[in-house]
Amino acid sequence: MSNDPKKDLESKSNNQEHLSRRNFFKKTAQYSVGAIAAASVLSPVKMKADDPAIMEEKVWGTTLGDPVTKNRYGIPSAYEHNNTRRNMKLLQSGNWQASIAMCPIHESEGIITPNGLFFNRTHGGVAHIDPNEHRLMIHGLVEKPLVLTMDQLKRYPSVSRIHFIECPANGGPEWRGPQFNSIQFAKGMMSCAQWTGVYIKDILKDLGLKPEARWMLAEGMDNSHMGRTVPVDKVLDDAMIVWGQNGEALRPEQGYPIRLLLPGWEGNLCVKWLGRLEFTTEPFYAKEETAKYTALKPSGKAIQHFYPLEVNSIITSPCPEKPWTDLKKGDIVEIQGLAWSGQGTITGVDISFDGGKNFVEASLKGLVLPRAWTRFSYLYKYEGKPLLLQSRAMDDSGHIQPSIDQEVAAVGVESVYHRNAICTWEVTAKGEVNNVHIRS
Ligand SMILES: Nc1nc2c(c(=O)[nH]1)N[C@H]1C(S)=C(S)[C@@H](COP(=O)(O)O)O[C@H]1N2
Ligand SMILES: [Mo]
Repeated sequence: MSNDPKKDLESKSNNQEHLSRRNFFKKTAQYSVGAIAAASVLSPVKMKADDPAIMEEKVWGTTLGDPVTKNRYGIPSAYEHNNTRRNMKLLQSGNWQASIAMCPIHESEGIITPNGLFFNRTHGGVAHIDPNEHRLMIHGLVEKPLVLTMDQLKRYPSVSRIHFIECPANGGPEWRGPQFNSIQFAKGMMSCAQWTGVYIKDILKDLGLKPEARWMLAEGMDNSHMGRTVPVDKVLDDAMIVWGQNGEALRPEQGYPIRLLLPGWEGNLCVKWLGRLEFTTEPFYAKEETAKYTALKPSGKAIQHFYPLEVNSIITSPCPEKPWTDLKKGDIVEIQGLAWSGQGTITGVDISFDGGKNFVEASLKGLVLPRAWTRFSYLYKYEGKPLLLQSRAMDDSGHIQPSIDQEVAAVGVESVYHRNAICTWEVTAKGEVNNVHIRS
């Protein structure tokens, strides 16, 4: 700094001039392209000094933008129009309303699904409940049965927890072989959010649970009046009634104003539009055939009580929707994916390039939380060769993701639910990505 403020200003504006885009080319022209690329994940790109995307002022830089209040509730950029939930006839049960909208998990960043993209499964369409007319009844084997307004419920001290919700039918159509050349349709029946609500065990401190209570029936107030029974052990462990989803009220699709959340357990048990909890000695499905899912084994016997979702993972980049067709030999590319387990916390993810013969260790990225999506990453030097890409996750309950052979040997191919076998992406020499099954 000199003593002359005018001179300081001049040299400051000179510095800014040096940093301008035009000058960038004058300055960088002397470096060889290879030298820049050596430390970069991009292969050498020849930049043209007359590239209009660099040199020209665009309309957004020369005209006044929207007023700040144009979207009182913000919406994504119009250029992100492809990032949507998707629905398909094959995955439709009954009618158009009672259906499944798959989450674009390949577009997901980090581990939180934006509320507008959260996967959605309903048996009777999305209900739009007036919270002022909604009540939660808690009764059965409790000392003090209770009916709560939403305001009264929210007076309980709240907690916020990040957990995934996955429909146990996620990947279910693919027990016998690949059905969709798409990650969104093959694995999009899940999402992950930060949920805010109250632990049911905290409410039960007030109400007094009777010792003979073994099960809790939860009933939704939507058209399907979906009912599910949950063992009391899970209720007293970490079951929550939630009203918050990623910092705002639950979306109608997720059960506004309240839903049951059973961290890590089958999504169908997380009853939305929750109106009633009843504590009983017997499970509800004794009366109702459809009130739970079972897994049919090759022996003809069915697994009746299996609620937590097993350790699982999927590579989200590359994937059929995000191929490697624009990579060049020698490019460094980040392989990314999501791992999750309803039985604990992810402890590691391995990646195979040869269909499961050899594995290398990926690194876990960002938050690693129990019963939450966990992002994994591996930096790979692209060679333009065909690959059979796999990811294999393990968790702190000691479980490791099985191969298809191992899973089929245990439960056969007649199942619809709980499919957690290792997935394979075939990467062709051109960098296209296909969903394939590897069997021995
Ligand atoms: N009341 C009610 N709760 C429900 C359902 C429903 O149709 N009605 N669908 C269940 C199923 S099968 C799943 S997988 C999850 C889906 O939750 P989401 O739509 O928030 O993703 O909600 C569950 N809770
Ligand atoms: Mo589901």
